[in-house]
Amino acid sequence: MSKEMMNENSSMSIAGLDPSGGAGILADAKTFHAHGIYATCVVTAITAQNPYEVTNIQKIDVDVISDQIDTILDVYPIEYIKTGMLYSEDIVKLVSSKIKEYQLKAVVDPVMISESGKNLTQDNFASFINKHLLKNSFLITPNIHEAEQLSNIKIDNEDRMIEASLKLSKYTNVVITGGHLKGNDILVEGDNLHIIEGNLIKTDNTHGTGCTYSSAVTSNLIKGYDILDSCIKSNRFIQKAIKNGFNKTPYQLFKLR
Ligand code: PXL
Repeated sequence: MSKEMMNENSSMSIAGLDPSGGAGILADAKTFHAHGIYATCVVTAITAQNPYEVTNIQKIDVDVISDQIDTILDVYPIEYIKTGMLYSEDIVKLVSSKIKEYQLKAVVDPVMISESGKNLTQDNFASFINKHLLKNSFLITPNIHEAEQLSNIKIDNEDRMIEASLKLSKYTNVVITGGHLKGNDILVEGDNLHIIEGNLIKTDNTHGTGCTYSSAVTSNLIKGYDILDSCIKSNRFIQKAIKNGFNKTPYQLFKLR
C-alpha cells in the first residue's frame, strides 16, 4: 500500500458479501481500486449466490459489525463511506449511529432486491432507512424500485422520478438511477435538480451495477469532485463497465447453451 493511498484516499464499504464477485463488497472494493482509492470493507451479511440466484443469507451479528467499523476507523482517516446491503433494522441503526459518532459522509445505496430477484432485506426495510439513515446520509443512490419504496410514489416515467427525488431531497441529496427506465439519472443536490443523460445499454448482465455505481460516486467525491461531476463521471463509468463486462464468462456461455 502506498503512503498516499493510506492517507487521504481511503474509503469504507459497509455491505454484504456476494462471493460470486458481481455485487456487494467485492464489487465495491474493485471499483474503489479502479479509481485509485484504498478499499476497506465491513461485512454485514454473507450471501450464497451466483448471477442467477441467491440461495442463502447469513446476517452478521451487530456487535461484530460494530467492531469491524471501530477497528478500521481507529487507524484509517476515512471521511466518505459507502453503504450497501444493510439487511435489518438493527444494522441500519448501528450504521446511522457510527456516521454520527465519526462524522462520516455516507453514500447510501439502499439495496433491497438482487438483480436475480431475491429479497436482500427484512420486511419493511424502506421504513428503517427513512426512519434512521436518510437524514444522516450525504447522498442516497436508489434505483427506480428502491426510490418507489422510499418515497411511496409509483415511478413509471421521468416526471414521477423527479417527483420522488424532490420528495427524498427534503432529507438528503439524492440521485435516482434510471437504468430500469429510460437511462437518465435524476440528481437533486440541495435546491438544484439535474437530469444526467445516459444511454440504455441492452444487456441482461447488470448484476452489481448499483453497487459499482455508488462506489464510483464515493470514489469521485473522495477525489474532490462535486456531487454533480461525481454522478456524471460515475454514469459514464458504469456504462463502460456494462459494455466491457464479462459477457463471456462460463455462466453466460452456459446460459446460451
Ligand atoms: O446488487 C445488489 C446487491 C448488493 N449487495 C449484495 C448483493 C447484491 C445483489 O445480489 O448480493 C451483497
